[in-house]
Amino acid sequence: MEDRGGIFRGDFGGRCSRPGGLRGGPDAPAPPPPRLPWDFPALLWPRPRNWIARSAPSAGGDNDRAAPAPLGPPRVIINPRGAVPGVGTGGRYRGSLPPPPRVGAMRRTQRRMRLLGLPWALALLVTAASSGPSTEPPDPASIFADLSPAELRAVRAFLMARPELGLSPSRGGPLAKNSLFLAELLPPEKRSALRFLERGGARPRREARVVLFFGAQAEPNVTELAVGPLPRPRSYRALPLAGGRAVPFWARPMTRREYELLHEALAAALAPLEPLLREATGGFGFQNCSGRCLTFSDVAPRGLGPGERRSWLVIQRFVEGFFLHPAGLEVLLEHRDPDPRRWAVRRLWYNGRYFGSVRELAESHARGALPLARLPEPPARRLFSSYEPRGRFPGGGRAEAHGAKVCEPRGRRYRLRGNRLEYGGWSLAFRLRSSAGLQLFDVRFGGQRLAYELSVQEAIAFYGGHSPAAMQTKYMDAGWAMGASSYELASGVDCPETAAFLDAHHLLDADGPVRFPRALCVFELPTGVPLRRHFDSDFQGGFHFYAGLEGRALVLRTTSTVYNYDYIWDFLLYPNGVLETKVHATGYIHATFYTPEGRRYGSRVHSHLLGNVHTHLVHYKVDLDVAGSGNSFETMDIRFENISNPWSAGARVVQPRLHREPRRREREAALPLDRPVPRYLLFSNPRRRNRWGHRRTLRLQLSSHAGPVLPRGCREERGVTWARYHLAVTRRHENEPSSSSIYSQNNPWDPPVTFESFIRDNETIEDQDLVAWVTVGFLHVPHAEDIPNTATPGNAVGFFLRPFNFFNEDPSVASRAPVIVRPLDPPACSRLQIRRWAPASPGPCVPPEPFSYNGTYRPV
Ligand SMILES: [Cu+2]
Repeated sequence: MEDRGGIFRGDFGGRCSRPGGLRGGPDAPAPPPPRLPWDFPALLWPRPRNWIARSAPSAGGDNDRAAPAPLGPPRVIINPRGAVPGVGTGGRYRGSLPPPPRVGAMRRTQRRMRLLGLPWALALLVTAASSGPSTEPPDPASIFADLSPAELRAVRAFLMARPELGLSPSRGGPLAKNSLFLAELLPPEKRSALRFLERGGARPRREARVVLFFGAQAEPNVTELAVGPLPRPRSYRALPLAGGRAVPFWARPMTRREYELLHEALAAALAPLEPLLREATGGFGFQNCSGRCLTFSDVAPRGLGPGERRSWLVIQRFVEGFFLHPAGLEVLLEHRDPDPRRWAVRRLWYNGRYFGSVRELAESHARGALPLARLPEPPARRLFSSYEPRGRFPGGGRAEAHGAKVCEPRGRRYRLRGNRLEYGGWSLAFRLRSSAGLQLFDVRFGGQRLAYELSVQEAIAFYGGHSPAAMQTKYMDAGWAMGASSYELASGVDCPETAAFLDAHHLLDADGPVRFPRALCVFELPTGVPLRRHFDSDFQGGFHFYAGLEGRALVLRTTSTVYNYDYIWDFLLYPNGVLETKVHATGYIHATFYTPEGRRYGSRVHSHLLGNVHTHLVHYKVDLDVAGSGNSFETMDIRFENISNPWSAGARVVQPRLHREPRRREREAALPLDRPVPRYLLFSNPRRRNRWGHRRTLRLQLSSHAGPVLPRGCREERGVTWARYHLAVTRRHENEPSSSSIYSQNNPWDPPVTFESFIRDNETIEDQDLVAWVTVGFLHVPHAEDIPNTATPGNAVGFFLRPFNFFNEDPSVASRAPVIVRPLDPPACSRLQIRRWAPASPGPCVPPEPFSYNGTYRPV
């Protein structure tokens, strides 16, 4: 059995001993062979669905009992040019961290790349192709709207026409090319946005943020630009990343093209294992595999230190729910060199044993020395990884009838105009970033801004396991295009039938905008519990009055399907000025091949399947503006006091009293994840008070079971330093827009954005423009009931923003929904007065349309 260095085993005492033998820097020697395991494939960018044929079993209707037969062959063309990736030299760039691009370093394309190589600074005007008047959308919220397909096309066309950039199409071709990876809105600066929103200032210049891969450079790198003004861009400028450093090319997110090449390389390299694989998996293979194909999931990070790009790939049988069908083989594939001919398999793991080469494993099998893990034949029906019903509920019941439904008897009570949403006293603007997902702006209640921005920053899941892929998995999902994985929502399942659905458009790893139909939904929801109620008993069998206010919330929802997992992202608006944010986790667990040793890291959930322990953490940014932008932060909890009883001499009173702690500097306001968090987290405006003399305040209330993912300072933990804190409060800076980046996943050791640096200078935060950075999450020990999918009940975390002495009373008193019942003849209570301000009968509701679904997302 492999020695994995003992570093992450039980001798780990909670602190991260520096892994001396492991790769620590650019010039560190290659790790000794036995220590290999550190990557793990998982998933993602072009999720396998993108490049595996849509030749899945025919869908049929709701009642189709078609068997979950093995899925069709991957549509990837294997090895079209006869390359033999498995024998490449590999490692050409190993150990050398590409320096940031400099003007002088780019010989060959000096002129073309001069602008990009400059220190991130000056705006660089390029020629204006054309310019002219544009008709701006009328709603002020549109300054936060995502780029339209036309704008995305304009940005791409402008950049493709810049000869100095030398851009090639994203699809096809070599990896060593210059290409546009991502284009999305670059939100305006807060100052100019507020000047526009509040003081009638000029509409902020509309710009795009673009990510360019410069793979054809002497020093390949990733560069971010601002491009504008939209809708007719005519200039660009470099967008600074932290420290002014360039992102090295090896740290770039994966692309569809790299996955295609990876699949080709893998299939070619594993050809000698075809007999083993077919024997062990019931006839599944990579070669000529119609109907019985193998596929893979990749994990990340892709190495043990900076400069590496080698991924552990979990080989799986390609049946419905293939994430739950590992074949027992994991492969470490080196793919750092842009030339796939230099890629190579560096290591393999099969059924608990490590092998140094494909040949070694194949020969072991040929000699009959290899204990095979023979997988059972996938059943033609009722595959355990499928959603097809099987079995019966004990006790029966009306299983076939539709359950309770949401209805809107009088139509929608919210207003959706473009990207502005209004409901009750609420108003906000929203967008769906391709990188990290939902982002709200200008969140107001009763006309007063509570937050300038509220957005998802990152979602991570760090795993433990016995196989190399499991122990290497530390997913950082912003690096897997979490925000652009917003696939179609099903009416009546993902959102109520009454919901309004909105499309999203992403230009990410594609040669034009792609429309994601029905990516978001908005609906009003009965919460099923009254917002408030009271029965006022007369304690004589009657009552003085009954009053109740039904519970309602407006929900803005989207989902991210990041390969196997599905996140459901919600923002909820309540009529009493409370805002809730919540994420549910569902979808397939990231599972690995079962070995007896694996039980230390999770549950056996099927014959050859281990559900691996992992921690989910999600990071949010809340740019609070509590009754204005100048805010202060304090925590409050109780302390017990033991005092003389003032009304009984000699007796004592033990009771709680308020314990308030003003947090005046950033470090005082960073609340560590490994300690209990004070229960009241209060953001107030020190100069504005409610009628009762209290500072107008918002309370942040966490619904979370978050715990540390790794000991502080330990290797990949450096890529997620935001995860050290339940909450950190910083002074807002325009150059600290996000706590994470799409580059952290493939370079967690030295990422371009390090949240810890936001608070290192320990600025004062009294009466300042503040940002609350909130971490929520939970520990997930998978169990048998995670099959076929993790279920949402119990797997939701988030937080509330609640008014706390912000108003003079509960603002939901303005609601016209209460019911009040008063007896007219107390105490007999035989005649009642029923007061309400809405029609007596709600009226009919659920629309009659049958279920429909499309499921495609296509260029537009
Ligand atoms: Cu989980």
